[in-house]
Amino acid sequence: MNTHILALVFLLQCAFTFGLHFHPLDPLTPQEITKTSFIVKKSHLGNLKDLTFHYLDLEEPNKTHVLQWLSPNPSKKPPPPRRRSLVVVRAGGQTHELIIDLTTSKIVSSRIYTGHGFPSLTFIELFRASKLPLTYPPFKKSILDRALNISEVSCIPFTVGWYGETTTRREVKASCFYRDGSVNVFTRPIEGITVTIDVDSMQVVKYSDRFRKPLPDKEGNDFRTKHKPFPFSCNVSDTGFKILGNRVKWANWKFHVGFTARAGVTISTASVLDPRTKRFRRVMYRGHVSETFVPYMDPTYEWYYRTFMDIGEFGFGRSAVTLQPLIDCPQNAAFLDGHVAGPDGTAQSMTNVMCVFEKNGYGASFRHTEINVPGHVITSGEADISLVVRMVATLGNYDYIVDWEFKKNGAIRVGVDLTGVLEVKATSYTSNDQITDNVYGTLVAKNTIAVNHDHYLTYYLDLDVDGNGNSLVKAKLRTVRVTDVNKTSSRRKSYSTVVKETAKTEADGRVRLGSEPVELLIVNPKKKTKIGNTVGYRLIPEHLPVTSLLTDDDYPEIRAGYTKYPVWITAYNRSERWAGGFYSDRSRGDDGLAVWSSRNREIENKDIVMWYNVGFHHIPYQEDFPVMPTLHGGFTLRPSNFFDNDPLIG
Ligand SMILES: *[C@@H]1O[C@H](CO)[C@@H](O)[C@H](O)[C@H]1NC(C)=O
Ligand SMILES: *[C@@H]1O[C@H](CO)[C@@H](O)[C@H](O)[C@H]1NC(C)=O
Ligand SMILES: *[C@@H]1O[C@H](CO)[C@@H](O)[C@H](O)[C@H]1NC(C)=O
Ligand SMILES: *[C@@H]1O[C@H](CO)[C@@H](O)[C@H](O)[C@H]1NC(C)=O
Ligand SMILES: *[C@@H]1O[C@H](CO)[C@@H](O)[C@H](O)[C@H]1NC(C)=O
Ligand SMILES: [Cu+2]
Repeated sequence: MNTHILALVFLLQCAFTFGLHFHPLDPLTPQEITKTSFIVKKSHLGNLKDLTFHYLDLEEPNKTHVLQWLSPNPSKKPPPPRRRSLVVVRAGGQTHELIIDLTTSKIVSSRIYTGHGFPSLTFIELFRASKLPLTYPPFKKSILDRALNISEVSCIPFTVGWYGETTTRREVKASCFYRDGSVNVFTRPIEGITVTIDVDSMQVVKYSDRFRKPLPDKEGNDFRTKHKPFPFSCNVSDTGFKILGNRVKWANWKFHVGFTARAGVTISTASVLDPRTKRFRRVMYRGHVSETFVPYMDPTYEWYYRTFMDIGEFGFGRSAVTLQPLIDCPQNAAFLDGHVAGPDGTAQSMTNVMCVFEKNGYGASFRHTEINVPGHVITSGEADISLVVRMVATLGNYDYIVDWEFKKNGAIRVGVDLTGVLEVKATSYTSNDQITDNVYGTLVAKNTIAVNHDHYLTYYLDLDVDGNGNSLVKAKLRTVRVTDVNKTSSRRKSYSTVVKETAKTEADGRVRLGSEPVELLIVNPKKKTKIGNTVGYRLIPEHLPVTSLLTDDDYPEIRAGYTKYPVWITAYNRSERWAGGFYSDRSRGDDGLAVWSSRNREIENKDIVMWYNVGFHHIPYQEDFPVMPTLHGGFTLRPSNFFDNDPLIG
């Protein structure tokens, strides 16, 4: 058989086994999830107590292999990478990691994880923990003593972080709220009570009721709109995009959309069409939110532990919500489902958790009017239409709207909108002029303090600008004094110029932005434009960088040290994807981006990954109550000497 026929046979095999539009980074199908959990349940682990599935996703395939398989040259096409799943289960009080080969139905590896930290909590665990206080006698007494009706109490389990304990258990602390007929649960905390729950034994292990505060009013806390929403006015009538399986094609872009329980939306193998060569050129192998970190700034007993790492502790995909047509996504949107494994290993479908739509920016993507051609006024331009992939993750009180926007100019704009309900604490203050002590936040309503906090969304951006070998270039702007006035006949005393530095190692790849003018570029040092510039993409942050203000010796900071810099560049490593470490629940900072970067690997002309922190110091304001209008953050990756000219002109 010659190689062409061999390739054809493999192609047909793939079409047969996986469907015509198969892509090696496709998320596990419901069948594959079921098959995986079946194999695990049939193994020795099946006999252990309390077998629970905490993670069940595609094992990250070998990148070289994926790229070879996707290569347009059919004679070079190897068979597709093996479909393997990576599973983390808890059984018999231990954490087990397994890799299952879905072709051979074999367990390829199985080990007990003995390091620090735990896998994410399952929804059943969170649900059970939320019910536990309601039957716990001391809690019932506390509620009775406050003359409250326990049927109107909702408890919500929070992850607890790590504060130097030498041994840790899987624990949550429940905070309880008094609905009393209102739906905005988070605005009515029953302050002073903390219920510590051991999640493995599902028992209350510590209880404290230290003080009482008045309950904030329920009047004025409703987050439901009282008027009809404004009629939808976007009018992009025909959809210009195609979705084939998980592959999306639109205008000059093609990419793959995935969905996992941990990250939510993942964008893979994004390539942009070069108008000159009519070929697709690689831009990004993989992009997704890697971790979120939300430390609250109230150090008191009831609040100090609230330093959430939502992706690792709960999961963004698992917290994704069904999108509402005409509110979350416009009328021209296509909706996509996700599939995740439940705690028992069964496949669960999540309906309409992603949408794809053309967005009208209601502006020009470029324009020009030329009046200097005698006898003519020449005007050109094009409407700014882009393609958006969106999901919304609701983590308890907060909602994150996550957008990946592809633009015809070759840019990828990544955005996040924060909205939802603030985490508040009850106080006896009803007016700001009564406050004399530090309340760690803003009085946003009577008896209601919205506590100061930060948000960091850490993006994993495996850029492959026109190939794998990439470098970070810092284009620094420097002031130069004009000294040779006579020679240049200049009357200027100064100008600015660009000085480029190429980062050599990961230490150079940790970049603090904001202290000096600099543009960060990811370039392919081996690729030049026709006229000889090095091809690249540059990072354009939308806001001043926000980095953590916690001290280096503070426990939350030890766990989330990667929030000290807005930008990190690391050497690609298949297993380094989760900035806060894989086991972030109760982690101790010994895995994760900061640790990997400290190896100081070489990053010049290497396969590299950019990590970008979209951060917010959230000082609450009164308008953030009872529900917060969206607050936007994000960044753009924009072609910079990547094309030979403006790709909008072609
Ligand atoms: C990945 O696959 C390529 C070729 O398909 C192979 O050369 C390489 O050794 C593999 N890498 C790993 C880490 O398995
Ligand atoms: C407590 O709340 C429940 C449910 O809302 C209600 O049915 C019940 O009548 C209330 N009990 C009292 C004593 O008000
Ligand atoms: C949208 O455009 C179509 C076709 O141009 C038009 O018929 C329709 O009235 C428009 N709808 C709105 C809401 O503007
Ligand atoms: C420039 O030329 C002027 C007169 O031609 C002379 O006085 C002056 O010293 C020169 N300046 C420098 C910096 O060479
Ligand atoms: C890849 O990452 C893992 C986890 O950080 C590490 O154990 C391993 O040594 C790394 N491999 C290389 C080649 O750097
Ligand atoms: Cu906030």
